[in-house]
Amino acid sequence: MAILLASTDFWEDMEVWSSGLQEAMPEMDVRVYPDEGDVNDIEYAVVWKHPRGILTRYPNLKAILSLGAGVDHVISDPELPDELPIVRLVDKKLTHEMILHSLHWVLHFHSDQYLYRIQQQSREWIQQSSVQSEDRTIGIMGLGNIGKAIGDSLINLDFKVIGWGASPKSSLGAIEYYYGQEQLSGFLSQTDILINVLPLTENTKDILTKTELSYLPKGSFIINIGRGGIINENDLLSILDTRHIAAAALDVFAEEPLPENNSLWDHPSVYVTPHIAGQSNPSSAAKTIAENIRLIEMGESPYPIYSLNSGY
Ligand code: OXD
Repeated sequence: MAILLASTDFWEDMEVWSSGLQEAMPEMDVRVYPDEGDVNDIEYAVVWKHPRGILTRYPNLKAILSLGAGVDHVISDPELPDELPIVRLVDKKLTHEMILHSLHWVLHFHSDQYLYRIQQQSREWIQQSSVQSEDRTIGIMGLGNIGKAIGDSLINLDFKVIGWGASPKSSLGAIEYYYGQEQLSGFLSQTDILINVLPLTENTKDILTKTELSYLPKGSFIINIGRGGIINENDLLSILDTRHIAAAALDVFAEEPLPENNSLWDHPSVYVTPHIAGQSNPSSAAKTIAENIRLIEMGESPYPIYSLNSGY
């Protein structure tokens, strides 16, 4: 039995991943594409932006497992083998990183750090009046494992947290939940700091255009750690120019790496980070992936499986 690791992203250190997986699954032979050996041996493919079309080469493949939380990099392959389970990665270290990244920007905006930086450049000593955290509403789009964990951390810091998702949900504790297109404007109009954690699907692509962005209150902020294609970047740039939105911290973009000539790079109200909000941690993620492979071997369902219906 063999596992194939495949990625086109050079920063994904395949050596580290391969030894992490080998340690978590000594019973398996871990191979790194293109050194696949006999294609008949490959039963599991563990991928991050794998070369398009390669997954149809393995007649005994049982499942495709993502090295990241999202699976858009898998399902965008036009030549995927039919009917194989695609397993997302829910890993507590990755979730923890996303929480820390979100907290960093929420606190940066909440405590006016972005303004103090500008003031310092012109040697201005102006004390902005502080807002209590309970008077600041954080709106989270995408209340899956990661979104809910971010929301809970913010509630612990006394922020008011509301959430939005495509369909009804229960058990969200203190997070007031809105869902569906009809409730999107109501959700956005109460949101002082928007955190997007939505995955990219046919339904979420460009879900935030100029119209939706203008429902956010004047002076609000955006933190995007979901996917770039969800917020229309040209509309975001034009609404930032009007100062209706005070600033945006963007970790994900419609095209990555962000092209050098993209105006987001030098917009004074935009903070760019290179898709680092939740980097998968090889030692903990390899264990999670190994547990899922063992579940499949025992005839049980891995968690969480990508659903074609919901698109994530
Ligand atoms: C992921 C990501 O999907 O880093 O894990 O975007």
